[in-house]
Amino acid sequence: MAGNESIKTASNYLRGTLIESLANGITGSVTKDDTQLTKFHGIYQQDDRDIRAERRKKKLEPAYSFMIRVRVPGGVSTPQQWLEMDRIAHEHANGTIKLTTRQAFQFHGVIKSNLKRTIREINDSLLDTIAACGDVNRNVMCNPNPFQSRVHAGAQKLAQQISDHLTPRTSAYHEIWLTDDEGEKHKVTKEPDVEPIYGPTYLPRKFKVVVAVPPSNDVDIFANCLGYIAIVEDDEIIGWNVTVGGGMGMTHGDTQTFPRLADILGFCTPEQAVEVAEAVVRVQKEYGNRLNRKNARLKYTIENFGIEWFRNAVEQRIGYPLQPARPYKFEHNGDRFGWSQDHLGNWHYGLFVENGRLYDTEENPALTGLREIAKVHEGDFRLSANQNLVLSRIRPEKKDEIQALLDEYGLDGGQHRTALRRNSMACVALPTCGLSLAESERYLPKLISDLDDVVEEAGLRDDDIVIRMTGCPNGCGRPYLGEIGFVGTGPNTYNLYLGAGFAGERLSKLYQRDVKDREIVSTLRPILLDYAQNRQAGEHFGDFTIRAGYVHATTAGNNFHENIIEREAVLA
Ligand code: SRM
Ligand code: SF4
Repeated sequence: MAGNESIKTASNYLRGTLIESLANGITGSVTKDDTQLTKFHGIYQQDDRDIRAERRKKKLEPAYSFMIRVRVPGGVSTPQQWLEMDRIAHEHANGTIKLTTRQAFQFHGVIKSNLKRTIREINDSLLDTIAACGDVNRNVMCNPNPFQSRVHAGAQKLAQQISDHLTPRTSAYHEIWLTDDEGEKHKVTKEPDVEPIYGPTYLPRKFKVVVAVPPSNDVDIFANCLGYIAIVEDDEIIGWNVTVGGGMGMTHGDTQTFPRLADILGFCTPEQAVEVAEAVVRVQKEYGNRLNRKNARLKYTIENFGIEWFRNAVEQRIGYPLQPARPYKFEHNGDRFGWSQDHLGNWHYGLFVENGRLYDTEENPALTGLREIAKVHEGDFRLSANQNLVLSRIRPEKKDEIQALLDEYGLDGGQHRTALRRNSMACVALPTCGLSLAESERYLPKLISDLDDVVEEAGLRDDDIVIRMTGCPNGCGRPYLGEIGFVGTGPNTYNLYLGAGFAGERLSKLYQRDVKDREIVSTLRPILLDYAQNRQAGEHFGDFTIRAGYVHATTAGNNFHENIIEREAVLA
């Protein structure tokens, strides 16, 4: 049994010794086992890696603080919730808000003594953090774009239903974070917890669900454990194609681990969708690998047992066969920026947020601007899965007022930037992420400024090319679905991947190992120029790099590590 399995088993439904850990004023950390349990409550212990060595020299403990992830099913939050997130970021965290690649809010830099108050205030705003992390179902995603089709409300509803259905039932969350000291004492005598779906050891590993409405695949459905593709007839959702077994994470040098795109399992009706989700979770709970966390995700269960076996296992649990999948077509996995109008006449504004990080500077007071907008906005703030934001459901008579505020605070859809930047995404990485091997969020903007010169030279300013970077191979920015993907291998060093599909339907392939940051522009320049000169009409960059022979196509996760054309890194 993996270490985490023992910790879960002994935790009494995720309690562990968290109450004692929080009360311990001698250290800014919680115990080692509790660091695993806080994840189920949406909290990660971290330390500032920029000053780790310096503190070690001074014999000080690391500068511990906590990251808190706030679940936002489908990414939909209200202006009041936005104002609360903004206040919490300033009062208890580091003054920034991170919009994540799964449509959640993240706060960084919350110290232990502020944790409980922060979680309580998040819950007061009717958002929560339970199951934002941990071996359970995470934030359920949904296309955030109601302008995209009339059926969007039905998709959002399913995302919410699945999120509610798969939320852990343990009262530990309430007990630890939301009750006063009196309540905590009283809790001990209450009824024992029951987890009707998960049981006491929860899932073998994290689990991710998504709902998508074609033609937009802006949620990267195939990177998720379980997905639902809306099948629409006469403006009505008649059912869902169910996808299973996607995931990005892998480990450098370990070919037993690999990113994998989900398979289509079949079609279900709207009434069946939630029970199908439960059945998929139950099969993974029983058959997922609990001995090796590196092979524990649903993608490996399906890879090992086969999709036919998996379909049978799900059908046995739901008690009826799934129907054959219906035709569908995705066209892109990027966001739409600027103004769009929906069928009701309401307006939506897609706002570009570079790498999802929002903060105020003198030249660019982004959070202040959004605060002023939240004070007058009557619709939603929708977080996109590409770390951007949609100001949604703006009545026509309000549009000018919102536009004036966007202008005043320099907020926009990135129209004056290159399409390369608008299609960029980077994970957090340094200094907070304990797993990062290289910079990502702090470096990609600069790299794109350098690449912009090439893009301008090649006449590709307005060409959508999806570029993504992560600080390690875990894949939080879904780099293997970027037409250009960088994955950190060490300080200032990245593996470069090419050849992913523009609609998120094909994984990329390793083009060059261990490229130093200073070599990246010279490595990509000839390929971008070649693309500009020799592409076919409508051909996307990822497709071109395969046709032109830069990389072979990856046709399935299990051949991601094969057919690599080895190239030596060009030393500058
Ligand atoms: Fe992630 C672990 C950040 C989306 C795959 N991820 C982490 C941790 C918590 C590091 C850790 O375990 O100590 C990172 C915290 C960094 C920090 O300082 O904030 C982290 N992941 C993120 C976020 C914030 C990246 C971002 O810049 O937006 C995303 C938060 C999503 C959310 O709101 O729930 C985030 N992570 C993803 C995605 C993308 C997605 O879900 O669409 C993936 C790839 C898809 C997948 O799950 O396969 C992803 N994160 C991982 C993995 C690798 C899992 C695996 O199967 O191997 C880890 C490491 C792990 O679980 O052991 C990880
Ligand atoms: Fe951290 Fe790696 Fe995820 Fe980036 S991809 S946030 S470096 S775990």
